[in-house]
Parts: sequence; C-alpha cells; structure tokens
Amino acid sequence: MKKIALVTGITGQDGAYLSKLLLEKDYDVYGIMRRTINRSFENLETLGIYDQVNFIDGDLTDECSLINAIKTLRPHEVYNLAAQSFVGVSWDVPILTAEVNAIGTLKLLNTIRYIHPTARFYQASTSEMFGNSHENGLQTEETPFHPRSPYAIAKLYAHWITINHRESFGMYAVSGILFNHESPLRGREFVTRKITEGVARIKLGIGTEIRLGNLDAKRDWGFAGDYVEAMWRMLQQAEPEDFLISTGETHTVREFLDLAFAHVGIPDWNPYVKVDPQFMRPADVFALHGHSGKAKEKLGWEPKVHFEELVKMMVDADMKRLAKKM
Ligand code: NAP
Ligand code: G4F
Repeated sequence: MKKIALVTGITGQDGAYLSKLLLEKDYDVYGIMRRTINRSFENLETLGIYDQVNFIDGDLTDECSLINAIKTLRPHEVYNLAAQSFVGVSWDVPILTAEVNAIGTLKLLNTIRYIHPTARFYQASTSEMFGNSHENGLQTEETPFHPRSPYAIAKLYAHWITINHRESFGMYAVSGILFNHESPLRGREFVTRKITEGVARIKLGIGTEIRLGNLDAKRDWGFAGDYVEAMWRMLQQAEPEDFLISTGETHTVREFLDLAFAHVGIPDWNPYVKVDPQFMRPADVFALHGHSGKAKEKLGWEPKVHFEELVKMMVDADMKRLAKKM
C-alpha cells in the first residue's frame, strides 16, 4: 500500500519541490489548498506535477478543515509548510502572521493528537528564530533564539509547541530549522528572486533598475530542491529529533548582486541598483551562517547545489521565462 503524505503550503516553493520528491518516492500526495479567486498552481505546473497531486480545501486557521483532512486521509506523514512566510510584511500583518504561523500549527498538531496520533509531523522552522544570536559567527541547534520579527516570534511558538507535543504526548513531531533556500520557484518579493528577475529584465531591455533595502545583510542561501530531501529524511528516523539545515556558507546581498549581474555580462551593477528605505526592516537579522553537522552525521544529508550555481540557475530561469513572453 502506498504511503499517504499531507502537505500544507503545497502551492509554495517548498510544497512543490517536496511534492515532487514524495511522488518520486511513490507516496500519494495531498495538499491543503486555500480558496482564492485565482488559485496559483504555477509552481506545481512548472515542476510538471499539478495533475499528480490531490487537493483538499482548507486553511491553517480553520480547524474544521484540518479535522476533515486528517480524519479523511489518516496520513502517514504531515508536512506543515503553510505560513505567512514573508518576514518583511510581518510587521504590517502581525496578527495574521501569528494566527497562521503559530496558532495554525497548534491547531494542526492538536488535530493530529486527538484524531490520528501516529502520523509523523514535520514543522517548517526557520533560522530567523536565531535573530542576531550566534556562537563564534555560526548558528547550531544549541544556539539560543532571539527572534527579531513578528514572523520569527510566531515561528518560535510553532517550534516549541511541536517539541511540546513530542515531549508531552510521545508524538513523532519534529522541527527542521532551515536556513534560507531559494530556487526559480521562489516568491518574487524575496531578495534573491527580486534580484534575478530584475537582472533578467534589465538584460532583456524591459527593466531599468532594482530597488532594494539592506545590501549588507548576510544569508546562508541553499537550493530548495536539496532542502526538501532533508525534511523527508527527518521523518524517516527511528527517533524524532530536530535538525538544522544549512549550506555552511554565508554571503551578502551585494555578493548575490555581483554574481547575478556578472552572469549576464554586466560587471558593474551600481548604475542599476537603488537603495530604497521602504525595503529596510524595523529590525533586520544581519548575518545567518548555519552549521549542519548533526544533519550530515545522522541524516546523511549535505547540500548539493552551491551558491554560485544557485544564482546562475535562478538568473537563467528568469531570462528564459521572460524571453519567452517577448
Ligand atoms: P511560500 O512559497 O511562501 O509558500 C507558503 C505556502 O503557505 C503557500 O502554499 C501558501 O498558499 C500557504 N499558506 C499561506 N497561508 C496559509 C493559510 N492560512 N492556510 C493554508 N495555507 C497557507 O513559502 P516557502 O518558501 O515554500 O516556505 C515553506 C515553509 O518553510 C514556510 O512555513 C516558511 O515560513 C518556512 N521556511 C522557509 C524558508 C525559505 O528560505 N524558503 C526557510 C525556513 C523556513 P497560497 O498559495 O494560497 O498563498
Ligand atoms: O529574501 P528575504 O526577504 O528573506 P528572509 O527575511 O531572510 O526570510 C526568508 O528566509 C527565512 C529563513 O532564514 C525564512 F524563514 C523566511 O520565510 C523567508 O523565506 O531577505 C533576506 C535579506 C534580509 O536581510 C533583507 O533585509 O535581504 C535583505 N534585503 C535587502 N533588500 C531585502 C531587500 N529583502 C527583500 N525581501 N527585499 C529587498 O528589497
């Protein structure tokens, strides 16, 4: 019999890559999908799997829909990827962010606890929970948390309530503390995609500038396709444990700009990039740099795609997509 996986956030970047991986591993894949006027299946279509996954109407804030999904499917594995995932907007919609990211996670865990407690549960935690906290420049599973945005604070609640369900009720519930991971499917408001799309537009003559905020921020950027493999491995262990997932390399936004512009033959990006205060955050996280030694040792997981290759992959994808429309 095929294993059943339920993925919240199936239409997002990670939801699409994870669904592809699970289908390759012969799972029946179901996704909880919000009702909107124009449903976005773009990511699933881009990966060519739209017609291979199944959808259940629901929303993380609506407990009835979660009960329906868990009761109907009785899934072997539940991946909770749904979130208001944009840090920048979380100061503008802090209550929504808390209701989806924090209380939504509690509702899902609680539903599993009462209806189908043997389901294995993955929570999409984040390096944003560390804020500016580090140990000699690095973050590990042991680094203290100090969240600096409504997004990260809500995610920290979800992280601890996941651990609490494991410790209190013996559930197989784990949290993956994932550092930034990107791809051609990345949402357009995130800095990497904003840059690669902007570079492609400039190169094709349909754009003139990119407006950005803090160019000195440093992130540990990996490839989403690699990171979903780590999520799946976390649910295949003998004992439930939390893991940090990162590349171990950190780069500034400036370095991302250097590589992206150089890849299309523009050596100096200064004339095209404007710093705009509207993209500065009330409290930014200045540098993220993860050490994923535990994941390497226990999950046998390592990133395959490195920074330069990731930047080129994203620029090439945006060039191809936009050129087709011209
Ligand atoms: P994403 O592309 O923004 O996708 C978010 C998904 O959540 C979308 O499918 C969205 O559905 C869904 N969603 C939002 N609110 C919902 C609600 N109330 N009920 C049900 N679904 C809802 O995010 P991602 O980059 O794939 O990230 C996946 C998860 O990992 C998120 O929880 C994010 O916070 C976390 N994370 C991401 C990274 C990263 O670097 N990508 C790093 C660490 C942790 P719609 O299509 O309807 O909007
Ligand atoms: O691309 P970002 O918006 O990603 P951020 O804030 O690191 O969050 C992403 O990664 C987290 C994992 O660490 C996830 F939990 C979260 O869901 C999301 O996927 O910003 C990255 C950096 C920030 O320091 C920001 O201030 O880039 C800086 N930046 C500079 N100019 C900008 C811009 N960010 C955005 N989005 N837009 C700009 O114009």
